[in-house]
Amino acid sequence: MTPAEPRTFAVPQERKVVTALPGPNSLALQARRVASVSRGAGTLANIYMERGAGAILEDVDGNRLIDLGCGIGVTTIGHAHPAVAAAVAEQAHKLTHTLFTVTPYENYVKVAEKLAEITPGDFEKHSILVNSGAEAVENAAKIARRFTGRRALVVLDHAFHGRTNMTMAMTYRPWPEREGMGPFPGEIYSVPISYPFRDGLTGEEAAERTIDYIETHIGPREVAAFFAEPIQGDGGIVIPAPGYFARIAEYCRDNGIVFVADEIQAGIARTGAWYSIEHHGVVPDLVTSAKGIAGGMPLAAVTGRAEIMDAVQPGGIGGTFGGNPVSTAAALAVFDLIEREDLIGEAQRVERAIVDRFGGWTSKYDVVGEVRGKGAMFGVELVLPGTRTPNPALLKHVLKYATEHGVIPLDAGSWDSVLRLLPSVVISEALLDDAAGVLEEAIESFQGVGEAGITPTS
Ligand code: PLZ
Repeated sequence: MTPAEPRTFAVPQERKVVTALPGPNSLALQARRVASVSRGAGTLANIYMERGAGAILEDVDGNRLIDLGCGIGVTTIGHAHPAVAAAVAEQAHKLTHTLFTVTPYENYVKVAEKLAEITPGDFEKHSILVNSGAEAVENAAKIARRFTGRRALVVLDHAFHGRTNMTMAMTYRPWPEREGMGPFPGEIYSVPISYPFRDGLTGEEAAERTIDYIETHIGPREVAAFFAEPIQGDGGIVIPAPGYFARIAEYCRDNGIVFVADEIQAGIARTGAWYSIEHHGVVPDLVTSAKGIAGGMPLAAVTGRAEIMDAVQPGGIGGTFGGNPVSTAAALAVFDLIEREDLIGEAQRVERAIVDRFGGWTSKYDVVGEVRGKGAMFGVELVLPGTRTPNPALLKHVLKYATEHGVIPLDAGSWDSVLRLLPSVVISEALLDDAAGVLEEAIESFQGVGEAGITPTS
């Protein structure tokens, strides 16, 4: 059911550029920021935001920008949603903290009940709630190790799992995510993925390659868990070929390996399903959720088979702020909105609009190798003309041009060459059309010949 009345937004849903971008107030803030914030927290564009609604962000100079990134997939339901704001305000006046593992409260239980309902699989499921995606992945690893009594963690090439020491080691790219920040924990193995655009393999062939790697480098009886983003986010919207995950999940089952779907970026309605693993027809043992789950409030979760989740002794997992009353109130508002306003259907609408508007780019531009995605999660693979060689110089240019013209897309990919689109599922066709026009101007205005990144091998 879509809303009975057209949605109204506190900020008009239009792109409006009234100053150079970044504008004077942003530049003034940037000067203060350089003097006070670590440069390690690098930014895509130094445009300082003041407010947001739906798919529009308004900056401190009064410019309105089309947000195609949602702060990397977080504000799926739209910016500063009034229902979330009301739930947060109400809860903040009642109770902000007890620490669930000292004295519990109902919101935490309600979120766990809802997660058991919406995650794939028709069996008893239990959850823990934490603060961030990385914390969820790291807890999933701890739980899987405790359950299996095994040590090895398998991750896929091009994966992003977080920035804590363990999850940094589970993340593919050395630069800029890892360089100089080790040592890293052992027993983490990156294995070849299925990346149809680059390897041309069927799902079954790619799965056999992955399995062979595990057999010859690690040994299946050593493996506690296999971690997979069913649709990779930071890795470049890589969608393994049909059949890949079905075979991997079967292999995991046969070998007592816990199959973990990291749904932190692709989960919670973003891809036109509650969870993106549904597109692969696979039921994972554990699922991690974060980002879009609480409309911008920090919350993450691990949900999965009760016997796995309960393998840890009481007191073995926890944390001060995990599942705090306010973030869980926000999550309950988000779940309610997704159902009441059929935001899963809205994500499917966005998919149709993106395919319609961007799908022809592969024939229109010889620098566009592929446009792929699901729901409101798409990637545009930028290449050197007529090849499959990544074109990071073009991506850099497109991002600069777009942000200077009031559109905020994201970058992605191990070779920094995938233009990533993660708009809100409430974005209108008109805004998508306007944004696509700006991105086309960006591609067409590229003067460089394009520098190849490292030549991909898989
Ligand atoms: N797993 C699949 O996408 C976060 C990172 C932003 P946190 N991806 C965006 C940045 O620059 O650090 C992510 C993800 C997947 C885990 C994580 C980690 O989630 O909430 O950022 O810790």
